[in-house]
Formats: sequence, C-alpha cells, structure tokens
Amino acid sequence: MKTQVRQTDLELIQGDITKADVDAIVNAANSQLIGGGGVDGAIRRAGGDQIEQACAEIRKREGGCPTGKAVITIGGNLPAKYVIHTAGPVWAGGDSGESELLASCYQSSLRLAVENSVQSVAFPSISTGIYGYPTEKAAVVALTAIEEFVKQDSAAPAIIQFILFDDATYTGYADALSSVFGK
Ligand code: AR6
Repeated sequence: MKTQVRQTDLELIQGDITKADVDAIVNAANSQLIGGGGVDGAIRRAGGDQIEQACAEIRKREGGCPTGKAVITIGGNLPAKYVIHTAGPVWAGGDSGESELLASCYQSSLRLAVENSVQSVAFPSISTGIYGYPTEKAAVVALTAIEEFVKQDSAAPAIIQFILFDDATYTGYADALSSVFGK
C-alpha cells in the first residue's frame, strides 16, 4: 500500500526491516542505547559488532538518547548504510505526553536522515511492541508526524517506508493510512 506526500513516496510493506535495501533503517531503541529484544535485537544481530561499538561511543559521549530524540550510526553488515536509533515512549495510558514523544521520534529521525543526505529510509512501528503503545493510535501519530515533516522540509527523503512485521501491525497502519490521507 502506498501514497505520495509532495515528492515523497510513503509505502507500507510487511516484512523484516533488517533486510531493507534503503539508505537508512530506523531502530526502536531505548534511551540507554543498550541492546534489547524486538526489532532492536534483530537489527543488532544482523548488523554485527560495529553497531554496538558505535552505540558505546555515543553512550560515552552523550550518555544515550533521550526519549523522543534520535542518533545515527553506521549499518555494519546490514544492507542499509545507516541505522537511526530512536527511543520511543513507554505507553502509560496516553496522558503522559506519549503522542508528542512518539511524533518527535519520527521527526527527529527524519531530521537526521536529511542531515546525512539519506534518500530512502525505513521505519518499524516504534513503541508498539515491548513499550505497549496501541498500534492504531501509534500509526495515526506516526503517519501524521511524517506528513507534517515532508510538507515542511523540501529535502525530505524521496522514499519513506514502514516495514511492519506482523499482520495485525500491517492492518493497523493500513487503516491509519486511509484515515490520515483519506484513501
Ligand atoms: N522488522 C520489522 N519490525 C520488527 C522486527 C523486524 N525484524 N522485529 C520486531 N518488529 P519492539 P518498542 C516489530 O518491541 O515497543 C527493545 O528491547 C514488532 O513486531 O521491537 O519500541 C528496545 O531495546 C513491533 O511491531 O519496540 C527497547 O528497550 C515493532 O517492531 C524496547 O524494546 C516494535 O516492537 C522498545 O520497544
């Protein structure tokens, strides 16, 4: 499923983000930048030690990555040249700034992508696994944040993908794409 926002193709794909043939993939990391499970574990396993070494340097230099912000490393053994690590919010019922923090994850990641001349970027569904953010709510926040970014930044990547692992997540994003873009 796909749509176009200005000059950017926005695509929903079901699959494994570690295999994505794009300039950068985004990792649903944690604010300590310490390897975890879920998509973070899969990206670190596929990318190899170079990713952990790069995260260790950022931990030493900056202490980690605050929730809603993003940092960039090399992609190691991945097809993607870069990994953009962003720390999503933990769902706590929706009244603790979760939607603003989640929107900020997408916008901070896209800003880093632009700063590094990334033309194609793939996102997983940030915060909707271990961090418990309800998928349909997260999908609306994610797609709206991306739409706003692309409308404001003429250097936005030409291709933005969501690579969604399971059926339920794919369906949640497909429904959100219809409601946000009216298609
Ligand atoms: N490709 C694409 N999506 C995937 C893949 C994959 N290979 N593997 C899992 N997903 P989660 P979070 C989906 O839990 O909720 C880690 O421990 C998964 O099905 O990975 O942001 C970090 O270190 C779900 O739809 O991320 C943090 O501590 C989505 O990715 C914490 O988990 C996100 O699920 C972050 O939790």
